Amino acid sequence: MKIDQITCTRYPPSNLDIPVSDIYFSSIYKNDAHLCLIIKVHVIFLIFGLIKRRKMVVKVYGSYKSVCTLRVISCLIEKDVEYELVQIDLGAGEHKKEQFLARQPFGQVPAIEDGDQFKLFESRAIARYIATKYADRGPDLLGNTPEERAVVDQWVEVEAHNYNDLVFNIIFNLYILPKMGKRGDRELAKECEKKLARVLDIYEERLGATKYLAGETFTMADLAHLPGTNFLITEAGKGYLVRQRKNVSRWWDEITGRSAWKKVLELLP
Ligand SMILES: N[C@@H](CCC(=O)N[C@@H](CS)C(=O)NCC(=O)O)C(=O)O
Repeated sequence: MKIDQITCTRYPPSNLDIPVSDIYFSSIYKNDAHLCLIIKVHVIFLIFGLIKRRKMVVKVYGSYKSVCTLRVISCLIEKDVEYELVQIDLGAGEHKKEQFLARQPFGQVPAIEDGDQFKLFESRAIARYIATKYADRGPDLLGNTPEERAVVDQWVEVEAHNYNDLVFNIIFNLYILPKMGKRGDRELAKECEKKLARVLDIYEERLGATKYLAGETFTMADLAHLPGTNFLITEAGKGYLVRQRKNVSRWWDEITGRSAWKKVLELLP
């Protein structure tokens, strides 16, 4: 009777409008065949649940051609998290269509969907979310103490506000626009390069004191720089900005030598 009571409160599912009473259940459990059937149904539900969980990989809506998407992908690979890329065709303007705007109201990639419910956009917020959720695997990208975390955040903010726009303008005007058959603004690119050189001088000093931007270990601060700097070097031909600076150059070799980043490079079209 005790066993009946424990098991029966869970079955049948409460949304089926069947009166739950000890008499009802104990009569069912008196029959061994019924008990077997119920156990089988439980096992089937369990297996379906496990299959569903396994299939629930993180969906990334974006493009391997996009720096911001690659920031997220880099983090997923560092953390060994399974994902599925849902290709958004930027050339065809898919990111400005209603269906995508429902995921990312500013019409920019990337956006993610994790499980049935959770949706997020903004590449750095997504990367932080992944690093937090999967803190127990892969490298610690966020720091442990409040101080460590604050320093990681500080350099992620530097990347977002002092570095990224300059890099983007150089790539956009010297590579993306010409590739589309349009004239890039070379003057603007030049101006941005001058500003970027000053930012990199600050990096040079910092990286003379610490191995990585936020300290002695690789963190989100370094990861955030990978895709943009890669395009700056490979597509905009600005590798000398890195190579002219001893510490930046050493840092760049260090962070691009990581196996996760090498896997990202293999994904590039
Ligand atoms: N702050 C956003 C920026 C996203 C962003 O600029 N995405 C670019 C690709 S890297 C994009 O969608 N560009 C197309 C557009 O702005 O129309 C993030 O980090 O997710």
